[in-house]
This record gives sequence, structure tokens and C-alpha cells, in this order.
Amino acid sequence: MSTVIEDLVARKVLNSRGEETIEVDVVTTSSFGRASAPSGASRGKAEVVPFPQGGVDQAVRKVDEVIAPEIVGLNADFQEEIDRTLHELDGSKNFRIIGGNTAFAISLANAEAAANSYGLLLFQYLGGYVTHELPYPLGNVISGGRHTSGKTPDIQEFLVIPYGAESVLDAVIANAKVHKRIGEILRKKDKLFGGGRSDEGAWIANIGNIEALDVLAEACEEVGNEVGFECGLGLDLAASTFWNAKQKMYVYSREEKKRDKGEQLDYVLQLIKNYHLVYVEDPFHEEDFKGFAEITRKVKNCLICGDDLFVTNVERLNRGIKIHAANSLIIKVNQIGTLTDAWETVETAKRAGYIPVMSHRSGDTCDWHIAHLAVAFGCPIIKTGVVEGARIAKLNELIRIEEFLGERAKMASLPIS
Ligand code: 2PG
Ligand code: MG
Repeated sequence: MSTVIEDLVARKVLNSRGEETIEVDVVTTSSFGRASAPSGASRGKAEVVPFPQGGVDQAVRKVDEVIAPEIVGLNADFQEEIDRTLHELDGSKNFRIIGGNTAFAISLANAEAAANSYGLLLFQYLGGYVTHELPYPLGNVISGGRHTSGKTPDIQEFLVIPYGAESVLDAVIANAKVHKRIGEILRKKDKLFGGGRSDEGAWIANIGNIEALDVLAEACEEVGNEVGFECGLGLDLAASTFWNAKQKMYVYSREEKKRDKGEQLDYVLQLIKNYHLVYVEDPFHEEDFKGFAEITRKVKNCLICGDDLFVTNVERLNRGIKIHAANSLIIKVNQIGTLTDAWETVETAKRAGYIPVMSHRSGDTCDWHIAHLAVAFGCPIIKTGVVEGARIAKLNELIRIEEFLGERAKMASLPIS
């Protein structure tokens, strides 16, 4: 059989922040697959543990000494079996023994190896022949919060989603135009603006939350008029990062303002209304399921997305579904460890009418697999930045997938307008 695994090779590589991470090759009789793990800066508390004690070195050692002997000889076709084996070898509930990033890289490299063994692209192999819907790229254009330092907005990400575009290529180009336009506006506004960018390639500027939204709105409107379709506005508040549990307050240091739960709700609702936001991620801290339910009840035409809230974990998602907390969720495979786990979460989300958003991490590599996963898993949105090498790698791959699908390619439908 050409899909039998003959070798498993792990190595240390770097991510876009220059941090060490793990890359894995899965070698089958006839082909091979390679994947490397990204890493978050604003990680949810309930995420799996990225690396074992001893870091990447220890993870590589575990692959060589413990994991490879068990995986070699298995068939890459059986993704579930591979992923189950990873869980069994780890034995903990949160991958703290082998590391979630180790599991992630093996799981994904295995799927890629199987696809390559059949001469298929990953999205075709995972999604099947009928797969033809493409996601809208959602990208960060102004950074704040934990993704920056100094005098920047408290809100972590100011996002654009060109939901009126008719193709991935048009959408990706529109996002890049918005990014560029924002750079020009910031330069005009502030003579001291140095053109700095965050890990995700979004601008870092000495502005407040509202100013940043004004700049984003101006750029989206101008570019929207130029390209002839709607470029919507979004936010990732990453509210856990400025929630003070002792004081029970959201602490906006830039604004020098504190907001309790009720004030936070009013504030975000006001922003949604004033700026016609179509996407809001993590408006409350990661344990406030009720807050998510309340805001979801009160909005129309806006995705309320849970990232730190759900951490791609099906149990946490089910807890949210029960009370209608959020209507969308971030899918970061390395938050949960394996492809099988992530797929189960996506399926559960779709059954409950939640919109899954396939996502990069702030520290990422030029690994482009999430472009394939977004298409294969039927995620109508992919969140992967606008510029910067690791983001462009994924966007360019999406453009190639669109070309590959040709006439059959169709943009996904989104419940926003
Ligand atoms: C987020 C992500 C990516 P991180 O909060 O959505 O933008 O950040 O990878 O740092 O968790
Ligand atoms: Mg987030």
C-alpha cells in the first residue's frame, strides 16, 4: 500500500516571530507530507498545552523516541486512527505530555502525506470532489492589545472582510488595498507615524479605539467604492486580555476607562451600530458564556465569534450552543491538537448553525494548510491577516485553489449584509 507510513521526522524551525516551533514530515511509501505549528500570543486558558516541559527540543525527542515507533507502519489513510494514537501516546486530557503543537504537526502532515500519495490536493482529499465553496478572507489591518506594546488601541484587532467580493482573488486584493489605504491615512494623521507593523502585518499606530475604527471605516468605504463591492468592518476585542477578574472590570488602559459587564455590552453594541460591524470576536472574557449569549440575542446581521471562549473544543462549544452563546467560532487546530478533534468541532458548529472561521495564529509559519482546511471543512471565512509572509502564503494558496476549481469555484454564503 502506497499510504503506509515509513518514517516520521521532526525538526525545530522558526515561526514569524522568530520563536522556535516544530515541523514534521510524514513519509509514506510513495510520497510525503510536511506541516509546522503556529503559536498564539493571546492564548485561551482552555487551549491544549503547546509543548511538553522542555519545549521544542523535548517535543522533537518525543517524536523520535516515543511517537515515531508507534506511528510508523500505520496507514496514513486512517486519519482517525493516527489522531487516536496521538491521544493514547499522550495520555493526558490536554496534550501536555507530547505537546498540542506536536500532535498538530503530525496530524496535519499525515493528512498531507495521504493526499499526496493519491496525487490529490489536501482540500480535495479531505473534502471530496463536491467541495467547491471558497471562504472570504478576514484580515487584521490595525493592531492593538497584546499584539502590540506602547500607546496603541486596547482592542487587539481591527479587521476587514470584503463580503461583497465575487472571487477570492478580488477579495484578497481588496483587503490589501484597505491595508495600504490605512497606511496612507495614518501617515497623514500623524507625522511621527513610523510605519510599524505587528506580527500579523497590521499597522501599529499611536491612536485610540475609536480613532482606529474611524480610519478603518474611511479606508473600507473608499476601497469599497473603488472595487465596487462591500468591504465590511470587524473587531477582535480579545477581551480576556484586558479583563480584570478581581475588579470584575474590562480595563481600557489607553482610554483610561474601566467598564463593567453591562457597560461592556453597551459599548460593544454601540460600536456595532455606529460602524455597522459585521464581525465581532471575543467581546467578553473567556468564561462569560452568558455575556456572549446576551450580545448574540441583541444583534442582527453581525457575527459574534468565540475564540478564547471555545478554543476549538467541542465540549465548550456544546456548552455555548445550549444557551446560544455566539453564532460563530474560531477554528485553530492547534488549540485542540488534531484534525479529527477540530473536524468534530466544525461539524457540531455547523449543525447548530454557527459559522466556523478557520484561523491562523499571530505567530505563524509559511505553512499554507489552513487554506485547504477552510475549503475542505466548509468554513465560509478564513482569518489569516492581509500582508506579511506567513499570511500571504495562505492567501496565495487560496488563490491557487480558486484557480484549480475553475468554473466550479463559488464564494461561500454569509449571513451578513
Ligand atoms: C486571535 C489570534 C490571531 P493569537 O486572537 O484571534 O489573530 O491571536 O494567535 O495571538 O491567539
Ligand atoms: Mg481572537
